[in-house]
Amino acid sequence: MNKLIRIGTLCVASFVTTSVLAQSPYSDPNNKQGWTLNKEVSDEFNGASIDKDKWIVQGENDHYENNFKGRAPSQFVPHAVDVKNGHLVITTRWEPNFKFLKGQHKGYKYENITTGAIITKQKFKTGYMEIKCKPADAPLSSAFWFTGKGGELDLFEIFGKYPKDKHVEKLYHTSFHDWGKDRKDPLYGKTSWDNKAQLPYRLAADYHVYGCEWGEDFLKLYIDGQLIRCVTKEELGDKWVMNNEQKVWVDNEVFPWKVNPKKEDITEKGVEFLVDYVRVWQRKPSSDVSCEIHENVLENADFDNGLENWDIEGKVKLVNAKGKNEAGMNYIKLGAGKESTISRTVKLKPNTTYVLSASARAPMTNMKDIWQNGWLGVKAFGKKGQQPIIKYFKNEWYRQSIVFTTGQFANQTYIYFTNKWQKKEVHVDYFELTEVEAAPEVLDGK
Ligand SMILES: [Ca+2]
Ligand SMILES: [Ca+2]
Repeated sequence: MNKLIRIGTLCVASFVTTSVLAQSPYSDPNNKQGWTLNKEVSDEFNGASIDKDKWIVQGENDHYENNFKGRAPSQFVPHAVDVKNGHLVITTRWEPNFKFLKGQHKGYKYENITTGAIITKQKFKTGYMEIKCKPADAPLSSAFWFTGKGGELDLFEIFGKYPKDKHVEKLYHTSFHDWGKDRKDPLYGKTSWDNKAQLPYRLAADYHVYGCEWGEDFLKLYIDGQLIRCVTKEELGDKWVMNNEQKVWVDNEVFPWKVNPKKEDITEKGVEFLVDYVRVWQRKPSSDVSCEIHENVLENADFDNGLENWDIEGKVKLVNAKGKNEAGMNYIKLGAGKESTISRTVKLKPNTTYVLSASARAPMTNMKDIWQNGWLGVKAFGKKGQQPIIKYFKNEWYRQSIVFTTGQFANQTYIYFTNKWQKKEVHVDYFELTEVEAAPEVLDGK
């Protein structure tokens, strides 16, 4: 008797949990912020086929939204889009006998690869956007993105496989593109801002929940309900592009100049981008729109106090930019010809997720055939075998991040920036190490 009652209670409890989750963002499961699901641009993909009242399927009836026919050599085709087992399935196939469109896209002709895209018919402005998905485990990009007048937000473009640099397979890459400029402007459509966060796992290996809150004047990025970055419109200035209504896009694209997939990578059967759901919530604009992230735990992270708090090895020099540099007063130069590293040991909490970031540049990279590298890394945080690093190669300052979780007995870690694998000149500045708040849990019975 007792046992039966308990089983009955369990069933009710799990039903409640499921329904709460379906109505609230993963990052706010008890819906403290008063979110309302916008059903016009959300889908559980639980039907028998794609809901054509809601979605435009790229290429159907020869219609291509924004005249985008696919990133050649791949072409968007309606038969790449399906709904089954409660999931949207976008399949990219090696299909050389398909009758491809004539013409070219960015110097490549359409051939061999068919792929798919869906776009919402309706637009929305500001809200919390979330997708639960497993990107295609192949050398192409599975993407969840938004575009409207003047701007584009790519919440992610994930390369399931990237043989040239396996770290890219762990990269949660978010970017803004500026379509508000004049067409003749070289910056038209280019990335105006981006966030590169390397996670501790290959993203195509499993399902994860990717989310972002697009506020009037801020953007917050989440992974599995955890806030890993927040930027404000004020901080970004004219790099901010999210001023107008947007449509939701879900697609697979190939980027042949980054990685050009072959028959054996794609196969005739195809590779699948699996999407459990797309949800967009909205709420009345809140006055509480600050970026409430934890403080940087690193003192003298910008080197205004010289090398105080830092350990150095090899040719490490403090450079005074005399205010002429976007890096502020001082930055660090690791000299060519010698293994050089700047590092420190930092106290932190066990069983806690952190984001480590730094801005860096490789001044002699020419962005054509000379690529010089620096690496940001973290190790000894109580997780056996984990020593994540992220590579820098551009000749202008940019920021990248590593997300890591400390082990249960960890109380410190070692962070560093180095040129040691190449011994070329690289510059670094603005280290940041911030604690990530644990994902909120659903309160039982509420
Ligand atoms: Ca579903
Ligand atoms: Ca500085």
